[in-house]
Amino acid sequence: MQAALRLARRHLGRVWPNPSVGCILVKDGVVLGRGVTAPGGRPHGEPQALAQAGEAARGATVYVSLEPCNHHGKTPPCSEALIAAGVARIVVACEDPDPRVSGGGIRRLREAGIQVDVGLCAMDAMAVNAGFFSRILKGRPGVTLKLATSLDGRVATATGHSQWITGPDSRARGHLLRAHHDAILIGIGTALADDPELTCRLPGLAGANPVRVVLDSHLRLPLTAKLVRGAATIAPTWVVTLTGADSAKAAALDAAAVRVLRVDADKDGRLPVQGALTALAGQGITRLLVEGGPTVATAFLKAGVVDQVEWFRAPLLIGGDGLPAVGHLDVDLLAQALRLSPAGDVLNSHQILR
Ligand code: AOF
Ligand code: ZN
Repeated sequence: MQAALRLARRHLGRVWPNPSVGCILVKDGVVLGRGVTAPGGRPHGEPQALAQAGEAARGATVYVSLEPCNHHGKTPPCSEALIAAGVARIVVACEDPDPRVSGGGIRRLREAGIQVDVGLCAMDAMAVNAGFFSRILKGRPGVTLKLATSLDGRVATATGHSQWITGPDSRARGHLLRAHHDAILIGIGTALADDPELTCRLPGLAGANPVRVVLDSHLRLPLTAKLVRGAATIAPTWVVTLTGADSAKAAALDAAAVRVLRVDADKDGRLPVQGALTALAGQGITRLLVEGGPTVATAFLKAGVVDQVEWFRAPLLIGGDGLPAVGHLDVDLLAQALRLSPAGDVLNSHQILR
């Protein structure tokens, strides 16, 4: 199952709106087939593993990192393919929360006389597809906040000088994070100040570009921005704006292949983080990397929607007049502070405790 999960991890960021599912077929101690949800979300993992095994699948044991689907979606149900192949036993890491599946796949397989065991490495499997679980169960993508700061938590000097605080290794890891997310989000402030490309430029992963999302309440993103000019060719660019934003500008962005998503303002007339996330989940985004400046980071932390923090700290001190990575969180008592715990196998990963 751990091998199936490793397969699944490889395609994170490339299979939305679907989960990344790894599948391994074994008989007599020999691996007969391996499959993982293909980029774009289809075909699913199981039929690919079955195809590799061919006739030898009969009597095999299947390890699959998510409950096999049982619905006629854009592909036939994996449950039927497994039954037709005559496998003897299926080990499932965890149930699929999608209401079209949700236990139905396991039931169908058992009805067909196959032994189905559920729960092996369940926590790991839920962590791998945490973004998909979040989209289905909470109606928002899983959110990773990336911060790159000095040791004293600053992202720029008082004069605004910020390039570069972290070194090439951290920046390479930042690009890997991009490849493993479905979409990357910044605020309009960062878009105007940096005119970034937000692509993955790692050797071997060039082109594994997430959707680029700009939070832009009043559609200030210039048509000349790199994010707009590359929208049709380099990677999709989406802008989340307010319902009432200028429709002529929206049409111009649309003509430049930028997708404009409209969200109702909150009571203060601002673009609500929750609304933006609901809109992104509605488009199928399961894993969102937030890379904006302090305004966006603070808004997401305050909204309580950050699941994971990737904090790159460079060994330099900028001092108290530098720009802090995180703005006011309205914490008066330490009991109100956000608490994090180490997550994963790298030092900079933290999970927000709730
Ligand atoms: C599997 N194996 O590899 C994946 C599954 O739109 P469709 O037809 O592709 O169905 C998408 C749903 O299938 C998705 O929401 C999730 O419930 C399940 N994903 N299932 O058996 C896979 N990726
Ligand atoms: Zn399936």
